[in-house]
Amino acid sequence: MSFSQRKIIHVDCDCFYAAVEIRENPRLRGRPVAVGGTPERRGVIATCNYEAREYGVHSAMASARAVKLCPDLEILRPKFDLYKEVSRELHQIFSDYTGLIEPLSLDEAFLDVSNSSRCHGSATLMAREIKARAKEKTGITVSAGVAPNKFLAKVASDWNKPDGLMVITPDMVDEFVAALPVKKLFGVGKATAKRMGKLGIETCGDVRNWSLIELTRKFGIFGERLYQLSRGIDDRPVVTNYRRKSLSLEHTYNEDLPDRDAVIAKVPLLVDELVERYQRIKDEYAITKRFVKVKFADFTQTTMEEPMGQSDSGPFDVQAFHRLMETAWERAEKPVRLLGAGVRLRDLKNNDNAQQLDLFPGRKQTEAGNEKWSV
Ligand code: DCP
Ligand code: MG
Repeated sequence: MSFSQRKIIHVDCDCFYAAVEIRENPRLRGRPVAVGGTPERRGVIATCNYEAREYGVHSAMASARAVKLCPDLEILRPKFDLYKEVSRELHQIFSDYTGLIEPLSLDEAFLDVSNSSRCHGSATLMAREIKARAKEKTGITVSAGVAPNKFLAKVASDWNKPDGLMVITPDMVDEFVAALPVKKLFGVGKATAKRMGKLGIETCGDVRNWSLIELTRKFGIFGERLYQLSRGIDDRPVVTNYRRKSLSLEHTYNEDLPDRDAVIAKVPLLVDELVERYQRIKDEYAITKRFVKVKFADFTQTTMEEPMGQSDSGPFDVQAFHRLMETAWERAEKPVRLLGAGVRLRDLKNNDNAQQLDLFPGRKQTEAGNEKWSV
């Protein structure tokens, strides 16, 4: 079967954590609700329901700011075990339609249903059924997108959120993509979108006026991807076996760490926790590099990484993490709100299909693409 004939469904739950919380506590229905850390502890919003979004509250916003925007906002502590349970229930439903499931996070997955005989082979009917069953079984609404590839299926699921269903058939692709704003493209973050805007590129149709060579000259390796995406081409397969590429954790401190000593003092604890987490997966992954992340009080941030050295006492050599953290901090020498530490992994069981599952809490929109996370 050629790639152009594939049928991909992208499923994404609506305001996932918040939806689960509201299901658990119906008194919250209709009120602005968020899940995240408290403002007093300098927490951030993981997500919020659509009522709260009306006030401008969104994921990754400082909770203190969210409360300013929406004084009635109820901020609940996350219950990850519960979200995992709901996620498992959803996957159970997905697996009735195909074995080719690629989870992106707890609430989001690609399904390749090209060879499924359910619903007479109609991906649209399958998506409709999945939505109905998900609602019935878990009590939450999901949005779904159906398209010939992953890129378009993901755009489609986002199109009519919440409780949306959007189908992009192969004959709609050309026209649909031509009008699609470039900022909807996987991998185009704010900075790239701005650069493109300066070049007069707003939509994928505009991208098509540029040759492959010109795009590569302007955007490097990503130019090629732009060339393809702007024509609705995305041959990435749905990958079932999701493997980690890194393991990391981070801490936001209640009060800023004022100086170098305060930063360094936090390193051993971070490394200890990292060791503990690695213990759980050490049979599956080897460590190749270590890295740190420093977010300053003004929200600028920097990361540094290095390969293991010969003289290190091991991958979790505290002195090595000290040095790395210090060097990162010296880039700005400002008070710090958050520190992170992590290791890059080599998959011992499966060297193919390795995909990033970043463990820093929070979703990062990077210029290289959307990375989702898990805890
Ligand atoms: N999440 C998080 N931190 C972020 C983004 C997301 O903790 N910066 C968590 C909370 C979300 C879940 O991941 O409920 C799924 O992320 P989505 O981006 O799919 O967001 P939602 O499902 O909450 O909302 P939407 O209806 O926009 O999909
Ligand atoms: Mg979602």
